[in-house]
Amino acid sequence: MKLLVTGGAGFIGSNFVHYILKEHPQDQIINIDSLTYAGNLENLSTVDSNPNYKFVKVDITDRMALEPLFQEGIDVVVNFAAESHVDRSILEPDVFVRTNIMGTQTLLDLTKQYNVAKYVQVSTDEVYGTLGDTGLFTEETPLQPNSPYSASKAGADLLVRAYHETFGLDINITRCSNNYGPYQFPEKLIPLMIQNALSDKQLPVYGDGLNIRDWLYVDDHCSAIDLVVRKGRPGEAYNIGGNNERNNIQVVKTILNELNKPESLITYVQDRLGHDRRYAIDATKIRNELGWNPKHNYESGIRETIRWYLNNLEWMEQVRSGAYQQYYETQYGER
Ligand code: NAD
Ligand code: TDX
Repeated sequence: MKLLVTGGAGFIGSNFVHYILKEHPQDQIINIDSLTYAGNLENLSTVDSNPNYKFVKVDITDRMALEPLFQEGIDVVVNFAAESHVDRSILEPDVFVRTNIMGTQTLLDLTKQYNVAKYVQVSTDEVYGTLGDTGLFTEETPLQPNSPYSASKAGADLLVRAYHETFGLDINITRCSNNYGPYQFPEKLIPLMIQNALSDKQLPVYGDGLNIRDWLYVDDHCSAIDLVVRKGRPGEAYNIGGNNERNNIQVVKTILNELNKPESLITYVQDRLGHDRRYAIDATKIRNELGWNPKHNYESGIRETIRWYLNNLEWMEQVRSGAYQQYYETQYGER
């Protein structure tokens, strides 16, 4: 199988590239990524020389640059590329609309034009909005996104669905809960808190710290997407989550505890605007239909993740300094 993976230099995309090359060594991957601040080819340095892997620096809104890649003939598009950080979407929504909506539409058009057999849109549970104290998101939950980020992801989902209804494209949409694991950009809760705790900096907890997220180890997300790529029923959306609800304070305290740092580092700061209170996923459909089962439990997964960041302090430094960005611009700019 030949996969066109977009956003493969980011957190989940790079884990997915590693996952596929390990689990399906005969598959070929073209990874396209525009290398925004969140894209880092260091995440893929160990697969760079694999003959079944190729990186091309392209923006998913750039139809002209994408076209030759579709002409090569591909079997499936897996679209990870996105602006992914809620706080940034509050400051600067424009780029979220451009990449997340217009980029998706460009990919869908090319999928249609070149008769690509399958298109998988990597979406998020945030499109469903927020939950009260009880209940779970199912695939039938109405879309009620609350942030510019989630609104742009919901807009993309609707376009994907429309290309199925109107043009008969074989599409799937996956909606996963919060991921954690190696290579996550340290603007997100878990790597940010690890980084700050290691440097004895304050840990900024929004609001009362009691917002709940449903955490899933990134490899389990990758295995779910892999199943959808191979077995997903045309036109269907699949929720992905491992029933690991934790409030933010619990997550932060676990990190401090693992790193032997004092809880006095916790600092409550002004709440995020429109901050969703609780996410929780019902993943019955993907479990029953496709036989998906997450392998990692949260307690060991989070410890493994903290150890990974401790063993990769240089990676963290590079990502934060921004120096890598300049370096790879020079390396890959003309490709
Ligand atoms: P990320 O920000 O770490 O990575 C995004 C990648 O997309 C980066 O490599 C970036 O360079 C690339 N990119 C951005 N704009 C681009 C453009 N215009 N053209 C080409 N490439 C571009 O994000 P992530 O956390 O890995 O998320 C990946 C996908 O999974 C996103 O679609 C996100 O909405 C979804 N998702 C994330 C989570 C999570 O917990 N992180 C949960 C559910 C769904
Ligand atoms: O400094 C912080 N302090 C804090 O209290 C940060 C960065 C976050 N938080 C809170 C906000 C959330 O309740 O922690 C929780 C998690 O925040 P993020 O890591 O920003 O993730 P979230 O907003 O839940 O969105 C993530 O999961 C769904 C990803 O960033 C999205 O791309 C994905 O769709």
